[in-house]
Amino acid sequence: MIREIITYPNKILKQKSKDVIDFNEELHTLLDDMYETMIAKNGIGLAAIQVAVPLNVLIINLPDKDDKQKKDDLLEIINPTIIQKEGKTVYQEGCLSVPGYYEDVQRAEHIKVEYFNRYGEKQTLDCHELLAIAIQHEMDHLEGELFIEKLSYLKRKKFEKEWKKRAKEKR
Ligand code: QAP
Ligand code: CO
Repeated sequence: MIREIITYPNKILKQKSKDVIDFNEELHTLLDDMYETMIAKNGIGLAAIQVAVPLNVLIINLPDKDDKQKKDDLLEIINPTIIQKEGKTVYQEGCLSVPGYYEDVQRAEHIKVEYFNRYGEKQTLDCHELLAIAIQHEMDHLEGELFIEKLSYLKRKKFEKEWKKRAKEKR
C-alpha cells in the first residue's frame, strides 16, 4: 500500500525515531509499504518517519551501473549505528520530504554501519560513494533532521526564500 509522504515544514519530521523491538509482521508491512511508496515517488531512499512512523527504519535502493533500480539491491536497514566514519565528500542531495529542492551537502566519504535486517539478524556494511551518502541522509531523518538543516546560513536563507515563493505560487 502506498502511504502519504510527510513534507517540510511538517513537525512530524522533527521527531526522533525509536528502535524496533519486535521484528514482526507489522514491521514487514511497514517495509513493504515504504518500498512501494518510495518507488511510486521516484525515490532512492526513505526513512519511516517520512511516512509518519517514528521507528529506526530506513530503506535504500540505488540504481546500478545501467541506471536500473532493482529490488534485489534493496537494503532494509533497522536500528542502524555508524561504527566508523572517514573522509569528507560533497554531493547535491534531494529529499522526498523537500520535493523539487537540491543542494550540496558535506558528509563523511566512507562509513561502516551495523544494523538489523527485517528478520532481526545483525549485519555489518562498509559503505562508500552514493551509498554512504544515502545512509547518512536517511539516518539524519531518524534524528529528526533534514538535509536543509545542514546547509550554510546563506544557502538556508536561499532555501526558505524559494520555498515561500513556491508556497505562494501554489495558492
Ligand atoms: C536521499 O532522496 C538521498 O525533490 C533519498 O522531486 C539523497 O530519494 C540519497 C526525490 C541524496 C542519496 C543522495 C526528490 C524525488 C527523491 C525530489 C531521494 C523529487 C522527487 C529523493
Ligand atoms: Co530525505
